[in-house]
Amino acid sequence: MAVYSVLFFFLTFGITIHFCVVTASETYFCENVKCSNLENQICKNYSIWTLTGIRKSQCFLKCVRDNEICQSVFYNDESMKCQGHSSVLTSQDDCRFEEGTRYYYKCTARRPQNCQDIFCSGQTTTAIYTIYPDENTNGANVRCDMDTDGGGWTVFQRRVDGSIDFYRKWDDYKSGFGNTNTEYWLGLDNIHKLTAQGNKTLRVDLISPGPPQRSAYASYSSVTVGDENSKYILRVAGYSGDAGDSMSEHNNMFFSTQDKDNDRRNISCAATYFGAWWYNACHAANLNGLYGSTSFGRGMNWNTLSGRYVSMTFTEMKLR
Ligand SMILES: [Ca+2]
Repeated sequence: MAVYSVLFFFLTFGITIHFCVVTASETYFCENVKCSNLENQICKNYSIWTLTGIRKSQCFLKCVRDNEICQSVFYNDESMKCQGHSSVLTSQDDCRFEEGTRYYYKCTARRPQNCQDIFCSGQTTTAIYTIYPDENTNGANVRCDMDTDGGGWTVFQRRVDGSIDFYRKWDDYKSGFGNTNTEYWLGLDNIHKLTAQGNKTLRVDLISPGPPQRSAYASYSSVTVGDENSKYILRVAGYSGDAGDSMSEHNNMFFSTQDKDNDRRNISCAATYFGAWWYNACHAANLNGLYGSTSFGRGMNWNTLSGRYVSMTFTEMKLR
């Protein structure tokens, strides 16, 4: 009974992830892997081979090289037991509990597109990693937040200490700038490519200075940023969180910088408020504004949390 309860939990709340195996010359990623789904279960039917005492990467490679025959593997971290299956199992009927076992689908070769890929490759420490947002992109270094709400977040905007100047022009916002270890903007072209991968959630983590200092977040279950021809138009929906919804005012807006006014007001919002954003007329959020500024609208404001005279001391904007 307990086993089925656990199984029901994983079947119900399992999330889709990718898994990779890295050897000297190859990187493999699983497609449509169920992360956590069937975790701690091992399925006996459809087993085509069992090996013990091999590493996880060897287990995966054997399955990959079996091509059509091997459709999924189980790997038990503790006993180092690897089991190949001729089917992707979805029914609990074939499964029983076994400590330390993990379940994955078949792998195909490709590079990590985002931090979710990297998380599911087993690299679960928050750090700087290289991602490849699309097939034609050179690698981009990003900070991967592997701790917040399950991890796997690709951070595209980060401000922590005011060390980087964010009052910059279009080309900088297009290509990105800053230092991934401290403060940076990934760049609109890569942000566009990340959201073009499909089904992305936007999360904004904030610290308002107070007193009392307060951490808050806003999450949007749907987000896309268009390409440069669209002026990087933002589409965002599905708010949840405790910071309040300050992004919906920017839904369907174009990106504007001090040298490109695409906003909906007769002044330049970017030049007036010393930022770069999907300005409307003008803003409820200005997270690329001046670090620490308490002038109206010029700081890193999140209006629904603390108005337009308070500048956040910490921001991270991230996609998963
Ligand atoms: Ca304007």
